[in-house]
Amino acid sequence: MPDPLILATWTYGRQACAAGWPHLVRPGGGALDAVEHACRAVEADPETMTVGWGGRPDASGEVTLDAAIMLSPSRCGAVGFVRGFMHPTTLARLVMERTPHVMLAGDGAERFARQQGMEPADLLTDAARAAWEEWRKQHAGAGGPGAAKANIEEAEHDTVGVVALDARGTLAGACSTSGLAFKLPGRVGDSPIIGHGLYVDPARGAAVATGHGELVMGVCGTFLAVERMGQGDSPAEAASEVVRRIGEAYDLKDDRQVGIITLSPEGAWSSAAVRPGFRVAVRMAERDDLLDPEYVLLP
Ligand code: SD4
Repeated sequence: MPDPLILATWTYGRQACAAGWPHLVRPGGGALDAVEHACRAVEADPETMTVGWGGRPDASGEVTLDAAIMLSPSRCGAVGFVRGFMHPTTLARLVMERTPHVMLAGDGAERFARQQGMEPADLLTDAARAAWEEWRKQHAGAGGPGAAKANIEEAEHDTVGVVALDARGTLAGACSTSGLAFKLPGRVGDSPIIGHGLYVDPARGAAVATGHGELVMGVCGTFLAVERMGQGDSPAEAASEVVRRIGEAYDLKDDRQVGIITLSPEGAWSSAAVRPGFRVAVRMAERDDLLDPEYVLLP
């Protein structure tokens, strides 16, 4: 029997792991409940300005959320461009469990949330609105808010990404984000797209990514990592290969960042990032840590 463990992105990954851990080890719980509850804890924290309630809005002032959850290639769910619901990870799980589809977006996803009895919520906090107003003021001379570019420079980006392994050997992953701050309305990043922000294959491993989604999307980052593990790479080799491939494909001279966590079906794990600053939280029966990634492309 493997030792249960849960891993999550960034400093608030500790909060995520703390919320997920009891679900990972309780009788009747497991990896799927753990990753969902880990994301929900961060989604419900208004102080976190990159996920769920309190997330920074897009260029038009609207908070739009993306999330995914996954057990295997045939059991995954995702939502994109969801407005007015605090828990897109739970909504993604409902897509997985109650529809024949993998992904719902926009109005349809919101209608589905209402049908499923999810409570609507106003996600724009005073702090997020103030940040948006400040951003608008600064961009007023540059064509106005609608002129935001897809490679917008505001580096307010952090996805909560979680992967877990339970005592039965089940792997699961989930991620949740409000995406890039002040993004062009309609922009959806890597997080809700299976194989980009999140991938889980019980025979090969799990990976979750965070950072500038466009960079992850260009190399199918998490699918690449899991595929490499399936070909025999260690989690460390697979994670570092993804950031190397991003380095090969993109000009990374500015502040572009990507972080990735990899987890094997046996419970070996690693992480890598394009540059320093990415952190990984790990929680096991006798371990509760926040670590730097094992490999950094541009130290
Ligand atoms: C995205 N990767 O939308 C996601 C969220 C993010 O750091 O910005 N994460 O690009």
